[in-house]
This record gives sequence, C-alpha cells and structure tokens, in this order.
Amino acid sequence: TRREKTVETPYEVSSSSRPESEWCENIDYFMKKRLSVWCPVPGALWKSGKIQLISGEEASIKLSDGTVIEASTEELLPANPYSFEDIHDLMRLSYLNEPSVLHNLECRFCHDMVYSKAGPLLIAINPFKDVHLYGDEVITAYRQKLTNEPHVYATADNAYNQMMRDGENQSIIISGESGAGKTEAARLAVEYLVALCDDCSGLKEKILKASHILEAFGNAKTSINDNSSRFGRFTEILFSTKGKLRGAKIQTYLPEKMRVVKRAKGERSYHIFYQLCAGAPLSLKDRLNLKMANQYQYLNQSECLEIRSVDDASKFHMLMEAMDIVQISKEDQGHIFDLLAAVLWLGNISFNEVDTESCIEVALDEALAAAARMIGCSTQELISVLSSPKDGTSEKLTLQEAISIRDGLARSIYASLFDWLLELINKSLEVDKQETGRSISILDICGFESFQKNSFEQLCINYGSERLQQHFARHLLTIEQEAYDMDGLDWIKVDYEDNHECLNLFERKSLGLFSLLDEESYLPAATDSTFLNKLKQHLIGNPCFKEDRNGFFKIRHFTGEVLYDSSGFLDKNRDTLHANFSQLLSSSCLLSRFAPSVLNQSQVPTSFASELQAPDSQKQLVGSKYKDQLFNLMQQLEHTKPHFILCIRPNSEQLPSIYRKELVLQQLRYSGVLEIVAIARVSYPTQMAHEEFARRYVSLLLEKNVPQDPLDISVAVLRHCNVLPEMYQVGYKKLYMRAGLIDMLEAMKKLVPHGTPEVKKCFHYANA
Ligand code: AOV
Ligand code: MG
Repeated sequence: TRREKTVETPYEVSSSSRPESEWCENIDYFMKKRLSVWCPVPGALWKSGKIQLISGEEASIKLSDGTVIEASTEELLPANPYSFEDIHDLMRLSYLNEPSVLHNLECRFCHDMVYSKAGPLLIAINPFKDVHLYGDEVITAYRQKLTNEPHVYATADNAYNQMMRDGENQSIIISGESGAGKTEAARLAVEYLVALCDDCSGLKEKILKASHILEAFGNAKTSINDNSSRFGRFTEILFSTKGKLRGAKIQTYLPEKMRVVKRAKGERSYHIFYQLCAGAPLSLKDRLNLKMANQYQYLNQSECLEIRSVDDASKFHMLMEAMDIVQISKEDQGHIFDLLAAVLWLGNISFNEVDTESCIEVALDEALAAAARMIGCSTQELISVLSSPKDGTSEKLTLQEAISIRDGLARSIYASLFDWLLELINKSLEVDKQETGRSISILDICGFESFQKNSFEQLCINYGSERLQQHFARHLLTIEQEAYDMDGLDWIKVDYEDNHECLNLFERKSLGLFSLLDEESYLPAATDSTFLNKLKQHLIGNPCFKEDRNGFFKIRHFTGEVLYDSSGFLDKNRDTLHANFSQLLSSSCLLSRFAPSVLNQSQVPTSFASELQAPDSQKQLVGSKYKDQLFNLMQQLEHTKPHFILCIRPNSEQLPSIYRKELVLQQLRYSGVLEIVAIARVSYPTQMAHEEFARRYVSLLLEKNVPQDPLDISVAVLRHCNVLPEMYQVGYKKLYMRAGLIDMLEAMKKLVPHGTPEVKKCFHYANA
C-alpha cells in the first residue's frame, strides 16, 4: 500500500480525563510494572508480551505463548491495560496505535459486536452471519436510548435528531470496498428512519420494497460479493418540518450494462434473470416462452447459475409481492417481464455465414421469433436492425460486428428498462413538495474493486471511490483542522496524505484521464492502443500513473495499485448504438412506450438517441458524464450535515468469524482511521457561533448576570454551569465543544428552564 507507516507513535492526549502516556518518556516503566507491549512478529503483524530485559536499543520480550523474542525498543508499542479491551469508541484507548486498534476491533468482532466508533465515524465490520442485532425490538431500544452501543441505528437516530434540532438536512455516507457491507448498512439506516414515523399510508413498506426491487435488477454475484451492487444509489428520505415521513426519492449512478451480455467466469448477470427463470408462474412462462436459465446463452456463458444458499424462485415471489406493494401496475409488470425475456432471447439469436464473401444472415429460429415478439416488432424489422452495418454504409457485416450489434441492443434495452423502473418507483414514492422540508440522504455506491482483470467498469467504480474518499477525508480530517487554525484555537496538527493527486489524474480539464479518453472517443479512427499511447504521452509525469505491459496501465489508488486492461475502453466510453435502433424504437409499441420517457428526461442523449459510431462532440460520453454526476452529488452532499459509516471486510471469502488482521489493517490505513481518532481525541465535534450559543443558552443564566456581547454570554453560561475548562475552547467567532457537552446543556435546559442554583449542581453531576 501507499502509506507504509506501520508503527505509530502514540498521539498526545490533551484531556486530563485520560491517563497520561508514560510510554514516550519511559519504556523502563513498562518493564518494571510488567505492563504489556506490542512487539512486531514476522507473519503475525504484532503479538503482545512483556519486556524482560532492555540492553541499549534491544529488548527481549516474553510473548503470551511463552516464547521469548528480541526486538528493537523502537519497534515496541504500548498495549492497553486489559480493562480497555472491548471499548466501543477507539477514542478511549489509552494508547492509540495500530496493534491496539486492530486488537480492540478483533475482540469486539469475536463477541459479535460488529460496530465500533472511531470518534465521529462508525466502523462496521461485516460479520457474514446473522448477529441478532436488528429488528423492531432493537430499533425501539435505540429510539428510547436504552443503549449506547454503536450501531447503524444509532447513527440514523443521531441524524434524525440533529435534523430536528438544527433544522438542517442530513446525510449518511457509507464507504468501504466491495463486499464490506455498505448495502446492508444502507438498508438498516433506511429501516430505522422509516420506523421512526407512524405509517398510515403504507409509505414505509413501499420505501423498503423499492430498494428490494432495485437490488433484484441492479445487483449481481461477482467473485467478491454474492450480492454486489452494480450501480450507485442515493436515497433521500423526505420528512416534513415536523419530522413526519413524507416520501423518498432515489437517484442511481452508472449501472453496469456490460454484465448483461458478458462477464468473468464464476460471476452472474443481474439476479432478476435467474429469479424470473426459476420462479415465474406457468402462465407467465408460457407467455414469455421461458426456458431454464441454463438454456440462455447470456446466462450460461459464465458457468455460474446459482448462488450458494439462495433460492431464486422464492426471491421471485418476493419480488412480485414487492412490485405490488410499490404499486407497479400489473400491466407494467408484464412489460417489464417481456423486456427481460426479450434480452434473454436476443442472446440466443445466432448468425450464419452464407457465402464465401462471409455475408452474415440471421438464423430464422425460435430465438429470433421470440425476441421480436417480446420487443413487439416484426421478425423482419429485427433482422434488418441486426444485419445492417452500424454506419449506414453498404459494406457487409462480419460475424463479430453482427454479434456486437445484437449485444448492444440487449444492453440498451436492459439499461433503459432499469431507468424506466426507477422512474416508476420514484413516481410511487413521490410526495407533495410542499409537505416536505427536511431530508436524510443515504449514499451507497459501488465499492472499490480490484479483480484479476480490470476494465472500464472498474475504472469508473474506483474513480467513484476516490471521489467519496476525498469527501470523507475532507470532512473527518481536514475541514475541522482548518477551522481551528482560522479561529485561533490552540491545536496540535495531525497530518494525512490525501488523494488529490489521483483525483487530478482523472479530472484535470484538458489532460486528465477522462478528457483524454473523450478526445480519443470522438475520433472515428482511434483505437484502444492509440488511446493508451495518448495516456502514456500525457500522464506519465503523474505519480499515480504507470505504464505496464502491452495494452495495460496501472493506477495507484488510495487503496493500492490496480492494473487496468485498456481493451474496450473506447467503445464502452462511447456507448453508441446502431442507427436503426431508433427505427426499431418507433416500430415497437413496447419500446416506444417506455424509452421516450427515458429519452426526454435528460438533455444528454441516452443510448437510443445516438446514431453514429464515433459520436459527435455534442454527446457527453460515459466517463465524463459519470464524473459530472459525481460532482453534482458531492455538491448536494455539501448542503447536508454528513454522518459517516466505514464498512470493513474482514476476509475475502465471505466467511463468518474470520478476522484477517492484514486485510483489516489495510482498510483502516487507507481510510485514515487512526488519524481520524487522533483528531477526534483532541477535537471539538460541536461548534456554534457565539450568537447562536448565546441565544440558545442564555436562559441558563441568572437574569441579573446577563452580559451584552454574545461571546461574553457564552463564557458566562459555561462558567455559571461550572463546565470543566477542557470541555471547550473559545474561538474568535465560535465556541468549540467536546463531545457530550451540548447534550448536557440541552438536558439542563429541559430540567431547569430558568437559571437556578440547581443548574450548577446538575452540572457537577453531569461533568462527573
Ligand atoms: P457492499 O454493498 O459493501 O459490496 P453488501 O452490503 O452487499 O456489501 O454485503 C455483502 C454481504 O455481506 C451481504 O450480502 C451479507 O451476506 C453480508 N453482510 C453484510 N453486512 C452484514 C450484516 N450487518 N450482518 C450480516 N451479514 C452482512 V459492493 O455492493 O460489492 O461494493 O459493490
Ligand atoms: Mg453494495
């Protein structure tokens, strides 16, 4: 990994409520008192033991298993006293270093406590099994504040309370690599938020089921995750200003189209296809002329039709129920199934080479007839689309070209179907705008991926992760420190290596990866290799870019290096379609029914509109469109108060109870978790302008004591309430408060609406 820092010196702890760090001054103390230390052990990262002897720079350590090893004193790190194992907020570790954090998280994980806090951040380690931490009873416990164990529910609760308290929209931003548990966390957050409200109109159920439907159409089994999201999702839960649930709105990002026609061995296409084949009732099967999944070329090619312990047939029945609940009409459901069958049958269409000039003819068989019937056009129309050249010339098609036209059609039908489905869902969750005023948004995008073969799809997904990481680091590491500096606070700076160089590589205006890709994509004669040459020519100076063997290049992401195969980049970025598709669109009653709405809704031409092989420069291409969408998303997020959840994948095999230290450590490092904790320890999570603070809490003062200036009022309130000096700092503009202080003040206000001597007593109690 890029950040090779393996050993941390303990961060200074300024608050007197924490034990002093004796470590820095005196390692002998640890020996004399027989306190545990962490000692690096090859192949096992660190083990704990006790120092037996120190001579010069060398120490001999007796590990807990009895073996004695030698180590340099510089490499030793202080371990936390036993009573500090299992603590739920890493902020409270006496010694903050990698082995201690890793060990603490492991102890919790082994006891099924999969959530921990790292200051403001919630860490969720994927248990890959049912840990019995969810459901109505647990939701109630969090609502009634009967527990303070970290949880997604607690994060959601906090977001809701802050929204109500401050009148500000909130967001829950979930990051983590593929398979880390983001989508599950997002589902839990939504579950909690909709449970907060009385539900008379069935809205709550609708919102939950909508997400279920989208997963059937947008998730698939990959080599890393059996239920991998192949699209990004931004769900806004809408509330009235009084905090009543009003509706929801979902935006999606970059669904992976290619998967419909092609993917790596051992992976599956979208769940819905297998569910349909396994679970469709007889009448539907008959109507769609539906076969078993293994009889469709688009499904059987990757040699993986089933997922361990998943019953596709019962999933299909659940999906049908979900569609009813979301009020997708039976008619529309029928159309959806027609289009799914159309895609499957298109994949079975084959071509014959008819003469020596290798002229291509569409085979007149069951597949052709069924595909045409499902699309709602004549076989002749379909043949004409599948056998005329893309650019309208009279040249004959090669077999490869014919297949690529067929696959292009299938991909676009699926992509448009997905958009249309989203439209139906959003209509169903729509609300009267006047009724809303507040929102909590949940962001769940595709997690970072590094497969054996990485293509354009991974490039986009990993770029999205970079963007999100930047937002994450800015909020948890940078903004706060900058604000302290500006407002004149006494402050120890924590350094963090950010990812701006990698983002720059992608985003630079004229010489960024996306703009170079666009430039090449607009040139009809360009090929993947001219594109790669261009990259080499312009990006070689950027430390995040590396050439590799023929056709490949490497990018150093914040998570580590990924090798990309440049083949197919241009076509995937262009995403152009055959000129005859628009003709097919107008002749098919089904396509013309749903595609126009998709076409009209964006200024950017979508699949059905583009005509030429090399797009004209008006058309925005896939990569840069995604980049712009992410920019808009980030801007939307900037208007919300963020809450972050970091999901961690404890093993690569999706197995329960296995915690691989190296893998966890790598994720903690590249996310900057130790730095986040270090900042949180000395930070002031609640900040308020003096005017605002004075307005809110002046009532805690005895009336005769009220000063004029807001800053003076703030100080007077804090003194009057006997708040310990280390609980706050007074800046020029704002008051900076440690975690918990604002809750105490709120409690005081409720308890004692007007300042009385009791306030002081209460505060003594609360501070203790
Ligand atoms: P992801 O969203 O982060 O990956 P998921 O949320 O799909 O990851 O989680 C992967 C799998 O891990 C799930 O299908 C569950 O089997 C299991 N899992 C996750 N969270 C929990 C939990 N809290 N309790 C029990 N099992 C869990 V990706 O979409 O691939 O980036 O792209
Ligand atoms: Mg997911």
